Amino acid sequence: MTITITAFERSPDGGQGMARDMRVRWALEEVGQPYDVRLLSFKAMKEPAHLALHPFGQIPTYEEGDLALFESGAIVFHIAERHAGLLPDDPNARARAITWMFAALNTVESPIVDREVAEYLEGDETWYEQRLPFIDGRIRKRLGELSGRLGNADWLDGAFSAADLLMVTVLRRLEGSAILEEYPNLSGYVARGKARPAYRRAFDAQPAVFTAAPTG
Ligand code: GTB
Repeated sequence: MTITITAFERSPDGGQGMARDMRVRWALEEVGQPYDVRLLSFKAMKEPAHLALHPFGQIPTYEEGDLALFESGAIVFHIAERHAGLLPDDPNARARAITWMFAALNTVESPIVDREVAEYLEGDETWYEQRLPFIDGRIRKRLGELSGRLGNADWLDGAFSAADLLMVTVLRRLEGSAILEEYPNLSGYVARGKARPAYRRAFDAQPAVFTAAPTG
């Protein structure tokens, strides 16, 4: 059955793979599933046809036969459950990997998203410069804890899993801030993830690099 995902028609990041379709593409590449991509304008994302798939009018979505999913974490989890290669077979190791998937999205991504939102929406406000150190402090706390746990390991818990896939895409969102480089083992971890052939294929499969600002 054909898998179709949605992505930005014109990505604000200029093709750097920062939007959340990238984690879905990467998961599909890891498990060797071909997929189609439906590109959406910002206007189309808010129209009834897309809202029927995604209640919040966002990307990514995932369609396969009569199944339609939204939320990148749920989509990656679905892919990992249906196909070998992204979750361990051992039940306890599998439960730990799923725990790390939640940790990536709930605990580590949250302060990183706060930083992005502050930059985009409050960057011109008088309080922004004062607020940023507090947000960065919360990020550093999480990164310090994560760095301590990862130590010298290649991946979070044994072999590469969907947890690493999500965590790497979350940490990538700090690229350009210089914060990640304060934690060499985390920088190395992200580099290892990005060096995986499936990551490269997913990145390269993104549509043409968009340089223009989003329209409509
Ligand atoms: N929790 C949802 C999930 O994980 O799927 C969040 C989905 C989400 O935030 N989607 C964003 C979206 O559709 C795209 S990824 N935004 C449009 C809207 O809400 O109207 C967030 C994103 C967008 C762009 C960049 N970038 O250009 O760097 C990075 C991240």
